[in-house]
Amino acid sequence: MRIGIVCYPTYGGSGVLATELGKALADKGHMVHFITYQQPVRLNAFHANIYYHEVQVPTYPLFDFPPYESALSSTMVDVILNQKLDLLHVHYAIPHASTAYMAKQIVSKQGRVVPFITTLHGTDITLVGKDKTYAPVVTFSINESDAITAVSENLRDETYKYFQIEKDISVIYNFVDTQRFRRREMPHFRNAIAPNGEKILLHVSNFRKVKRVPDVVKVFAKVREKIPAKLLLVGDGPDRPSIECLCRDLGICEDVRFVGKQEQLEDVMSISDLFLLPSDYESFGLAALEAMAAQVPVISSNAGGLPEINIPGQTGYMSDVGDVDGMAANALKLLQDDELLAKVRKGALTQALRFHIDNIIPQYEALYEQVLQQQALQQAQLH
Ligand code: GMT
Repeated sequence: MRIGIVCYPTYGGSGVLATELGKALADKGHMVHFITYQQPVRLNAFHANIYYHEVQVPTYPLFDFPPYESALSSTMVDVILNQKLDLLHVHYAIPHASTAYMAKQIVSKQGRVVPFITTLHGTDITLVGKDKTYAPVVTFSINESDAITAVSENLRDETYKYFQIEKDISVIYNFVDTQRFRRREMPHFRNAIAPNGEKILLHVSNFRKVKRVPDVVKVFAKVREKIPAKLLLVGDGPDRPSIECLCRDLGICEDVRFVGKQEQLEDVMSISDLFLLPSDYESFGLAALEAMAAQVPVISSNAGGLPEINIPGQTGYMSDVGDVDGMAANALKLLQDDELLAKVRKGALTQALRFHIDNIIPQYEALYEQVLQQQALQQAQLH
């Protein structure tokens, strides 16, 4: 198949998932065309079946807001027509689903029928999409999609709850390449971070409010009161300055390391003992799944889709949002009991294997086939 993938190219779960999906589809022989305004972060090596089309957004003195959506639709049209795409798969509803709808309408005037599939990732529904500034467009473009997927049951249910959706939403879970994220012994790296054998706690995110990074720091401070420990904070974002202040206030700066946006996440995960994810909401929590693949147990909130991946006592533990004491107690329970830690590490890997990339990619391929068959049938009925 010739597949166009549209996503946010920046450091964030939806872009990561879309890029890994495109790479996996290319490995299986499909021709994959990424259409984004910047090279996606995980699209970092040459692949014979992968093409990248950058969206150029010309400026003009009249534009206070350069019309990105128009530029994206026009690029989609160009790629559909010139690369003979069979379908578009857009990730994140805003504005990708509505621009795909526009592109579909434009090419249909030229006799080309190209279906589009929309994958909902989370904040496009639960935070941004619900905003009444966007809601009518989100509802319309989801309903106009030829197929809709959500990355968890919780996100599917939230979408039905907040929008008038007239179509089926299929749940296709996020996935992980367990080979890439397998745990490897890296004594030099571990030693550099924790030279005196301290436990290493890890958090990865875009440091937005929804991630509750201050809770990460507070949980860590409580753990550190009881055992020697280090905290690795991977990523960056708007809350970073206030998080640094909090570390100073708590007097724990020498044990907290901000390591910025890391591409080699698998290395950081390989040396970690616990992954912390206390978010207000997670549709899925892809970074937690990647941690599990590296045998890192997860201490998380029980928000959104997290209970669909984090199984208490098997892969880690969950607490209510904001329950810093509960999270710290769970972290200590694991870190102070080697036998339990070893058991939960194994359980985390077993859980990650359920979301193995090879189990999930065929679900997307089957959906593509189904959409193309439906479209062929509709065309036949028309003629
Ligand atoms: O978590 C973020 O802020 C980034 C966001 C995104 O859209 O890039 O992530 C969402 O999609 C990921 C991939 O499907 C999910 O694993 C995350 O849970 C989800 N984030 C939220 O729901 C807050």
